[in-house]
Amino acid sequence: METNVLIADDSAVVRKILKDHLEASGYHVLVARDGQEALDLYHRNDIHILITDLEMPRMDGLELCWLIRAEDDQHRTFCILMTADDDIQRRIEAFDAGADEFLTKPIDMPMLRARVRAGERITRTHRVMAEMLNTDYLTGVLNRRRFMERLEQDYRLARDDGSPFSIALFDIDHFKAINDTHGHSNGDLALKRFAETCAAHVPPGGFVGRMGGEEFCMVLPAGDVESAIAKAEEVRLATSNLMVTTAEGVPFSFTVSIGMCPAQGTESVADLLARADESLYFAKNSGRNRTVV
Ligand code: GH3
Ligand code: MG
Ligand code: MG
Ligand code: MG
Ligand code: MG
Repeated sequence: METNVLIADDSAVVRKILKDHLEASGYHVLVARDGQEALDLYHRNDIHILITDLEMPRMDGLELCWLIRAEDDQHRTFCILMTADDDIQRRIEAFDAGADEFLTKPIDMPMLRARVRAGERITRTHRVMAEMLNTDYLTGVLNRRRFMERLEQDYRLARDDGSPFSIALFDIDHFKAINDTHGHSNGDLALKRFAETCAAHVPPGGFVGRMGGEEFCMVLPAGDVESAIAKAEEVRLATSNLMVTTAEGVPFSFTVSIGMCPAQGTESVADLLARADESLYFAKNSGRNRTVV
């Protein structure tokens, strides 16, 4: 995986020297002339390491660090601020603004490379930890903790600007029988294949999480209720067409029941989940392998 380095400096000479130098060391480098341009690039790219000048027009390096740190709650970006040698007070401010390191101008190139390598180690570790914190180990979809966090966030945004928002709760039918017939590890295999099926059908802006056991939830934003139902139905049909082969070479298939809840815009996340769960209960009781809204 390539490491993306963003350099922000209002001096064209500094930008060029640092860029050429880091590119020669194998980094993918983006450059910005001021803090605002850097922030825009940060929003459009996955930046591992930011190296920013202090004094810049439009937005200075302190404000840039401060804004990135406020957004980057999992510390995916390592921030290096460039300061003058004697500027102790500014260095203190830089750390308080969220900078992780500083580099003294004029930049010593071996020191620059060493700082960037140290930053790489730290950002990689943070990213691995964030991955473990956010994803379900077996299936790779969001775990319940992260799913609920995103659900709260995205539903609040949708509610604020009145855009449609639906959730679909999935529960695999007679899953216990799969475990009983084919063994627990083949049950795990079915869970993985089902999660892949969900992920393949998740709409733009949507996401899927494992709520626990053989229960998954998908967020279907933006489109109207009919298109959300159509999406859920796609997952249901794709699941019923899925053929899983056990480690022993025995093929089996399964179905899923779905309870949906299109948001009215007034209820809480807990209400949405409770209503989806009620619909799921009806789907189970009316014969399974169906979607109930
Ligand atoms: P229904 O159609 O009513 O949903 O029936 P069901 O058998 O799917 O539902 P039930 O809740 O009775 O059984 C769920 C089973 O899922 C029980 C549990 O042992 C199994 N299970 C939960 N987590 C895992 C897992 O991570 N791996 C495997 N293989 N099985 C799991
Ligand atoms: Mg400057
Ligand atoms: Mg269940
Ligand atoms: Mg059950
Ligand atoms: Mg079940």
